[in-house]
Amino acid sequence: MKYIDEVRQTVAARNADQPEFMQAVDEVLSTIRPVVESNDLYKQNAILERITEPDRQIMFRIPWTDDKGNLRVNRGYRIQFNNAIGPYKGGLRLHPSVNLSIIKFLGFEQIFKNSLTGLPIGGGKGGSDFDPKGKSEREIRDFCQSFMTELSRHIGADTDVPAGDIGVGGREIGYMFGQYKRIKNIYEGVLTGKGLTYGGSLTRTEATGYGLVYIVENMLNANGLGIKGKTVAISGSGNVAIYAAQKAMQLGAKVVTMSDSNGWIYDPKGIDLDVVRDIKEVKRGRIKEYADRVKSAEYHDSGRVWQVKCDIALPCATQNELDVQDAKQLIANKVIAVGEGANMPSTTEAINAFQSSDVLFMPAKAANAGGVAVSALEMSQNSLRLSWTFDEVDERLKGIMKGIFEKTSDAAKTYAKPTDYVSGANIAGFLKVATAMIAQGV
Ligand code: NDP
Ligand code: 2IT
Repeated sequence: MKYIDEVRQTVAARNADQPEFMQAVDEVLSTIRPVVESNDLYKQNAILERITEPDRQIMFRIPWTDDKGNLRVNRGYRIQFNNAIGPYKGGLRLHPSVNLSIIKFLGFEQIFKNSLTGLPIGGGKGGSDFDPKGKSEREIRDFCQSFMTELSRHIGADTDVPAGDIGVGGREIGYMFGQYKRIKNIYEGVLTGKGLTYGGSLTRTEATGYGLVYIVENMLNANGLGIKGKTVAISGSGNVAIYAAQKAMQLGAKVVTMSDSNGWIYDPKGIDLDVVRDIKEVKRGRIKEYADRVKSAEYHDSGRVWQVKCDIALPCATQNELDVQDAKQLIANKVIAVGEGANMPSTTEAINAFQSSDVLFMPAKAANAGGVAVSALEMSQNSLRLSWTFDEVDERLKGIMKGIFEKTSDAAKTYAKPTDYVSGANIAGFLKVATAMIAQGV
């Protein structure tokens, strides 16, 4: 049996109860074969065994009190996956679905994504099964403080630097930063996505969505196409979705859909983003309210945004939100490009369908790397004790996304097919980390 297949078997046996993690591992292992099989060093150094097993996984109890005075307990996670090229770096997710499999898939993907940015950051991820929906400000603060009370033992500006993800934005990062400072008495860039008055970077809020649209534009241009005048379907209405929509509109596209976990809106005139931002960023409400406020819009509480005809699809909600049926519908409607804003939003079968129909497909590790890239720029600014302007960070972000596109596309051309960006991103991300691991010994 070949080395890759042996490792795959061992990893599957050891993680039989972790479907999301295995989905992410299978995708990487199935695409890096050309490089792994052309160099014995990977096997001699057990690189695949080591890259698929986290350096450490921390699980802990988070006690907090609700507004009725009841003591509640959630489970917290921080997976420090790989620090070959820099301190562990990756977001924190607060969502009731969070479990070890989900945090491990996210931490594993983060290794390759962070490598692609070209910046010195390793891979990690954390979170909790706490559900922030419907909680009061006080409950959120109490939870965040309790979460950080334990997490603070394991992180640090040169060790592990968490940030936001689903359910964690500026408010939660602020409470966690405050608690870290109280416990440690150190003012350092231990979290990114901080507020602008205490070490946050301009453009971090926008970075993931903007970066997604920048790389999709790079991909379209490289294939003789453009973004101007195109119709875009977006899922989600959180941080990534909102700023992907904003940048797509700024570049002359029309965004016609957005969604949340209850349903989705279709506005054939083009989404009014001020209304969405008021509902989501100010009122923390449901996307349904958009259709109450904007006459041209329809609200649907069943089905998915992918049934709407579009040229470009940007899944920006969560994992496995776009399956093979959705992919077939999009292909039938003549979609030309898909860019993954969320992490692993397309199922394996959906990706295969896009690739075999010649739809340009930019995978999450490359497509949503703009967020963590600007997080790394926030770390640089914190170390330098200065702040760059919005335009300065935005220009760097554009350059980083162009660099990611070029690395991904070059690796695809060398090892797979010119537009196989899935293989390209995995191979380019892997090579840098594996080379560093070999150089550093076991
Ligand atoms: P937010 O919490 O800001 O928004 C998440 C959005 O997705 C909400 O509209 C939410 O709806 C929807 N959603 C979440 N879970 C589900 C679900 N199970 N089913 C249907 N809809 C769901 O998170 P972000 O925008 O930050 O994150 C979105 C995706 O982007 C995630 O996959 C995340 O890992 C990824 N990502 C985020 C980065 C960042 O910088 N924030 C960087 C790179 C990737 P509802 O409000 O109803 O839950
Ligand atoms: O998935 C991701 O890349 C993030 N949630 C952002 C991580 C970060 O450290 O900014």
